[in-house]
Amino acid sequence: MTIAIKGGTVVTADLTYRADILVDGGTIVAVGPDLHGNEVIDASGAFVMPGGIDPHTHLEMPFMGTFSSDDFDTGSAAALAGGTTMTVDFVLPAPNQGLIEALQEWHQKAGKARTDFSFHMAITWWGERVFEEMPKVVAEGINTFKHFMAYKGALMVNDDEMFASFSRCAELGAMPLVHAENGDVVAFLQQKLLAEGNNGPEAHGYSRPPEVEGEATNRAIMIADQAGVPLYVVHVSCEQSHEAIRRARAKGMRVFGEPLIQHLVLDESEYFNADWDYAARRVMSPPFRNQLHQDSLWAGLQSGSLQVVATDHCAFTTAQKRTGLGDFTKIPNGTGGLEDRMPVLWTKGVNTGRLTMNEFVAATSTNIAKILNIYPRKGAILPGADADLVVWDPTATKTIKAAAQKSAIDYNVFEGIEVKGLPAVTLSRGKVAYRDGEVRAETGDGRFVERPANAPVTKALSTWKELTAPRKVERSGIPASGV
Ligand code: DUC
Ligand code: ZN
Ligand code: ZN
Ligand code: ZN
Repeated sequence: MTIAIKGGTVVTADLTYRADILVDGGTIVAVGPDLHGNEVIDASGAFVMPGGIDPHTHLEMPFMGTFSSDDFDTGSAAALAGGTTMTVDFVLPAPNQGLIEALQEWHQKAGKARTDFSFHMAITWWGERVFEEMPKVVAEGINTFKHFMAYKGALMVNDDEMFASFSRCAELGAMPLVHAENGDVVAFLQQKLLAEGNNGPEAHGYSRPPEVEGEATNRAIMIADQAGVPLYVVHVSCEQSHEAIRRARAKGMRVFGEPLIQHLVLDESEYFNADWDYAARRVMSPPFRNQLHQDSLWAGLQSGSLQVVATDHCAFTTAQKRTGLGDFTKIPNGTGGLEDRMPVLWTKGVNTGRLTMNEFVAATSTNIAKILNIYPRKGAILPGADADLVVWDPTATKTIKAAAQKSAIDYNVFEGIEVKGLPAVTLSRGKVAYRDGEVRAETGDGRFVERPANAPVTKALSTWKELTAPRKVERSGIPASGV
């Protein structure tokens, strides 16, 4: 069964041109004028783009005494409704749990996925067993390892552990990811704020100022440089962190930065809403910032110093958020965004002239596929690529409303935002997975996408190490003491 997507304008990370696309058996087989298939999707007036990839989600994640409320079923339905055809979630081993055992648990959860998916492996503790299992994880098709520099006493790893793990990544051709916030400083500020009687959601922002993020980003970059490995910084929310990434890149280091759609469009004023629930629903880490930081993130996407836009989709209901009544440190951290990432980025980015359509495709799909080493199977409109496509109607409008969303939670942080530009049809490996408001892909249709390792990293300036290696000095004698 072939499908011809006819009459549309193909938009990729590089090119915009009129062409039909022919799909057969899950892959793209031809792109060009006047193609015919058994079935036709009329794309006239629409843009046809690679399906979105969200490199950062937490579906059914055990966290802060509960589980995030979107699982792989509702999360992937939300993804498809928003034009996203692949998600990358984080495997979080429990303390002392083996990596492969944890991976099997995540494969179980992801059995419900309607979209294709992949995983990052989190290094939540360090020891010989973790060291020994890292190559096995890579052999299982996972080439990225995540490190939390925050969440002291829970997920946080220390600098020595990070350096050891980053070095192991370098040997394996894998890439470390970091949640960059100084967890020691955050823990100190949280206790100080509580002691001073600041227990509401607005204190969340004060406990995680941009400096804790900038410091941790710098530290992770320097550790990655010493380990000789590239680095991917998740949820870059502020100028301080962006600045560190810019500087590293200018020096020739391979450092990537990922802003979230939430940080691009929502600001810190959200935490000062008089309604506790309203403010608590927006508690995530890092917190929302002010407009100067937002402008910095947009500039990064424009100049290329930041490459991708994600969601960190980690959805908690209002009832779950209320565990933090009277103590903001107990509000489960996280917000949703899977359904809204692409329409909101299009509306606030493309429609305003901040991003070109090609930059939009790069940030939502192609750059992610390249960085995560699945390009051009994903993120491309080329013969041989998976037919993960979105037929995008730039004239379609809606007002975002929780009542109409696919996510399982009872609110939406983008509530009331008017978007213009929405998916009309989303295809996942050649099948219509979403059309006219209805998710058609079924639970379990998603497949695991293996992401092979890169070549093990050796620094371009390999003599630098020799130049800076500690030198032993031969001495003929040691001076007598007391001289
Ligand atoms: N930040 C969140 O807001 N939620 C999940 C984990 C994280 O780092
Ligand atoms: Zn014809
Ligand atoms: Zn994080
Ligand atoms: Zn996250």
